[in-house]
Amino acid sequence: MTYQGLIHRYGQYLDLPAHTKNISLLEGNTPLIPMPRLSKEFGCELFIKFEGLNPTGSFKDRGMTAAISEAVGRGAQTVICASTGNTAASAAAYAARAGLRSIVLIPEGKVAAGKLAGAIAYGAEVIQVQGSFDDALSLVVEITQKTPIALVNSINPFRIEGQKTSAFEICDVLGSAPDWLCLPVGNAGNITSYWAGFKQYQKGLPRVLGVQAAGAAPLVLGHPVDKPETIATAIRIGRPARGEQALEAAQESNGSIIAVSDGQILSAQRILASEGVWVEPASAAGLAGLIAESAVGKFDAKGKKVVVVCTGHGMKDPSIISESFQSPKVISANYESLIQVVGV
Ligand code: AN7
Repeated sequence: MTYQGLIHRYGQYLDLPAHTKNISLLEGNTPLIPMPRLSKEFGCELFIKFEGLNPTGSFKDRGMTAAISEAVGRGAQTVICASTGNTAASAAAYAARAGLRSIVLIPEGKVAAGKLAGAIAYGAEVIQVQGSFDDALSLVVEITQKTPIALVNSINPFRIEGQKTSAFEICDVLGSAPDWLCLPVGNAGNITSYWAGFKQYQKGLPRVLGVQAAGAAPLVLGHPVDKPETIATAIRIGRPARGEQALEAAQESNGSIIAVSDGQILSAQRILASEGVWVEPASAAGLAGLIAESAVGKFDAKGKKVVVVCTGHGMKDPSIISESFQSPKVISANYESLIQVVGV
């Protein structure tokens, strides 16, 4: 049978109420891409779980199919979220699919172009907040407590249910859980979901390396960050809603949560692109963390299976390219100019 989306594929493992009405864009079923060069470098079997290939270009679609399906089934008319961008685009798309009104709050001027464009294209009412993601999140929590508007941030438990499916897919492809799972951590919904998913699926447990950006690393510092800053705007979050659960996942799995610099993130983004996988900056944090831990001898990957989760597509954040990669050359339209730059 052709693929019919995550609730159809894994619904039996998801704790969703009976009223749930399946709204799907055939999300999930993303590739686990072997990375031969990186594998050789680290002496392990390294795979990228490329979540940028979901319908709206990020992993958020896994949780959103569940959250919107539940909201529709219970009769919600309007959904709302705060977002650094990807949740907004995903909520907008699934709300559009379901015929719901969607409202998204984003930190003013701090959302990558491809995400903002998506949210607008799918018809969300986009509201820019003069503050951080954390400020926007407190506002949507308040409005959903006082009105019938449904909240679709990862505080919503059905988001976590949906996002567990990536752990299931990894186990189904590899035959068991990997030895290591490396992923970026922002609001900490995803690390919470993976850990819950691996525990539930009973195909073994990975050690989990969660990676924050140094300028937005509350879980590494041990306290909230009032003014988070990082080039990886997706994870520019100072008060993660599921911070406790993220720390638990790291601890229970004998893993850790670390911070990497923006420079390390951009370098990891270039390394991934050089092996054919272009991801947005936040999505490169997992690999950046692996490289940083290896360099100080804390990441023993020899002979192990390692999955690095790349949460969003490079096309989400095109502006970063001019800062981090080489700009195209310009030539006059004649053969001499061409052969000169080609240099053969
Ligand atoms: C590409 O869209 O929080 O730790 O509002 O877009 O589950 O928050 C995005 C987060 C990693 C961090 N990679 O995941 C939002 C938002 C990408 C992301 C994360 C995000 P969580």
